[in-house]
Amino acid sequence: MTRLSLARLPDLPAAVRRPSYDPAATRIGIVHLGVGAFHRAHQALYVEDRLEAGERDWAILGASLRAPDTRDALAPQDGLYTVLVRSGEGERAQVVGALRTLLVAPEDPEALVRAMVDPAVRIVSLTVTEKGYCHDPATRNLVEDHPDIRRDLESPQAPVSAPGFLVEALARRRAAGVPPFTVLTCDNLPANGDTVHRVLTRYAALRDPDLGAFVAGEVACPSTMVDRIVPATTDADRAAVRAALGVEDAWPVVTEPFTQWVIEDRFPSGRPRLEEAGAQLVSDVAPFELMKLRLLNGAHSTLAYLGYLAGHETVAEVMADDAFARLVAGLMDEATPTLAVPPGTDLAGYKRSLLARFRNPSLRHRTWQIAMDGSQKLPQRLLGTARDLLARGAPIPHVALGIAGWMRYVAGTDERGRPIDVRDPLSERLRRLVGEAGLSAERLAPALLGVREIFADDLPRDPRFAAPVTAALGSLIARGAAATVRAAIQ
Ligand code: CS2
Repeated sequence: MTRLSLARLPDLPAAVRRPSYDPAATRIGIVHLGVGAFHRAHQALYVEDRLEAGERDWAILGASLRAPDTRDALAPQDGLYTVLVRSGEGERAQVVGALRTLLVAPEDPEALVRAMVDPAVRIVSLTVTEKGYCHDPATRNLVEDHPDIRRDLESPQAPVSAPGFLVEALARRRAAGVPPFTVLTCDNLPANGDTVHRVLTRYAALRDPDLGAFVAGEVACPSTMVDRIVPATTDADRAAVRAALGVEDAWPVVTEPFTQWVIEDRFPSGRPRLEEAGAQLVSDVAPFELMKLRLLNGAHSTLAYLGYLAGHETVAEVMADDAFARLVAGLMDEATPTLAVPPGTDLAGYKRSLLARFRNPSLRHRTWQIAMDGSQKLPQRLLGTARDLLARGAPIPHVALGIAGWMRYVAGTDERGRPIDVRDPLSERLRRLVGEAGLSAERLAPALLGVREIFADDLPRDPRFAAPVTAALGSLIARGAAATVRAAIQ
């Protein structure tokens, strides 16, 4: 079948939205690291809106830091891809032109660094997942003995890590008298701008103290809150896109109608007028970010672990079981006193909309996908909530059950004894701890609580934390997730 390309745009069915501008007549102004499904269904669409509106200097060069698959799929399509938006009621397709060039960093790191040094590039944005920042989730400090960081410090001109690429490009710009780009992180990290700024400053200082001072003082890293549910694309999605387009798109993305982007407005080198595209440019992202990480992502991870254990494949399936839906509603209520509600937000409405989004039956968002990289996610999704609740003297029953769900999940076998494919940067260590402790809450809970990168020093020592987590894990082991959830909502 014919492949999607610039030449095929005029032949697409009328219902399919497509660029009204000439993608070939744009200029790269943004380099994006980590050009996965989320970026293509989120930031790229805001940029697409601005390209449509005539801001032609902001096209995107997308780079993959690991695999060539996105470039391999999109290069024959002139960078074009489809976003299929699915609600319970129907779907609409849009072909996006914002992604003009694709690079694969490991194939040619120099090409990526050179692209980032181009003075026309004024923003480098990132979606490299939590683990891509090479930081310690508990302290938010750079992991200085991370294998990628050690490698990059040895050969900084040909980096492999995101911090390595950013700092090498910033150093070359500085040497050439080109002002730094703004570093725009779009990952679900706590205080994400500040976190990436700390990581970059420390890495730069390890290269050269002077470079460290430059990054600390001159490089802007605004914080963001990003939100859109974008499950991994399946073959069935590709078939649906083929049916909608009448041509083949090897790399479409499928997402929900909802989208939100809150951005700290600090772009010394300029930015597209993203507010015209629906983004919220604010002076303080923190309340938005806390609300989203603790309510949406905290609930998501809890649904993922407990739902997977109970045998559910997707979030919508878990939500169709009323006990689980009530449990996450309870979790959101439990977390609410720890939030500073963002100005103009109807928190009750926000929580209701999250539950409705989780229920969207037309998205197949796998519990296994969300369960990935728990060690990097728990601190900002559940542990901060627990800390704040304990500081107020409040109990943590729902949060404790979410955390225990993670522990039971990383124990590595499901409730029918089948192995779980646990993906996590700490998976080897977790496997060893699980192997030593066995499936006993009294041994496994303290063993896992001893992982400082996740739980730090304070939580394991606090019996108001350790006791409910251990008890919940005991129930998960003895009775299973479904019965434990039912008991928890009584
Ligand atoms: C999910 C997020 O995979 C996960 O961990 O919780 O990707 C979530 O779908 C997004 O943050 C929604 O904005």
